[in-house]
Amino acid sequence: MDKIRVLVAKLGLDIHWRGALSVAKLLRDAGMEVIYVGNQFPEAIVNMAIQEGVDVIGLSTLAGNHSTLGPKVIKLLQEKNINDITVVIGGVIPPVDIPGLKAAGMVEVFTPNTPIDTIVKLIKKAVREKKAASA
Ligand code: B12
Repeated sequence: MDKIRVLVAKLGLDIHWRGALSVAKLLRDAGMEVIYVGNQFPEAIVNMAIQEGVDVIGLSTLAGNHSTLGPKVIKLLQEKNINDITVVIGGVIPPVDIPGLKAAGMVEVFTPNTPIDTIVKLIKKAVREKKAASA
């Protein structure tokens, strides 16, 4: 398989950048191509993901905007008929909100202390499955 390309964005105005940056570096160390775009809103995230031809959008938020801005990214992709980009989200996300995010189409939700091996494994699996489904 070609190198997995991942766009990592801080969702909206969330100021907490440590997790996103460390995950970006760890995914790169795991052999993925990572494009870190800092703080962005859904429209810009989707446009950049299309321009960069990524396999994965990795959203990061610790600011409580996961259930509003997160699903918007998926909705914009759907409106553009883009089915081959996997969207995952990480950060401080209350367990009660996880089923709603998954129902909206978020493939994985990574909360603090998720081991990096698990993140890498689940992203690879999600990309494989998405490619197979949209082939
Ligand atoms: C440091 C910190 C700050 C610093 C941030 C410094 C900086 N620029 O990064 C400062 C003091 C500025 C700050 C400000 C605020 N903070 Co603060 N902060 C924290 C704290 C203590 C640690 C966050 C951190 O750096 N963690 C370390 C990193 C490595 O972990 P992480 O980001 O969670 O990332 C891991 C996973 O979540 C996951 N992950 C994260 N992103 C992604 C993305 C992808 C693609 C993947 C795969 C995985 C992934 O993998 C990472 C590695 O394991 C947390 C408490 C906590 N326990 O989380 C509160 C916390 C996040 N803050 C909180 C709040 C409320 C705020 C403020 C709103 C406070 C205020 N009233 O002003 C503001 C934010 C304003 C804004 N616009 O965003 C709340 C959030 C509550 C919520 N989301 O429900 C927390 C949880 C504190 C609390 N218990 O209430 N904060």
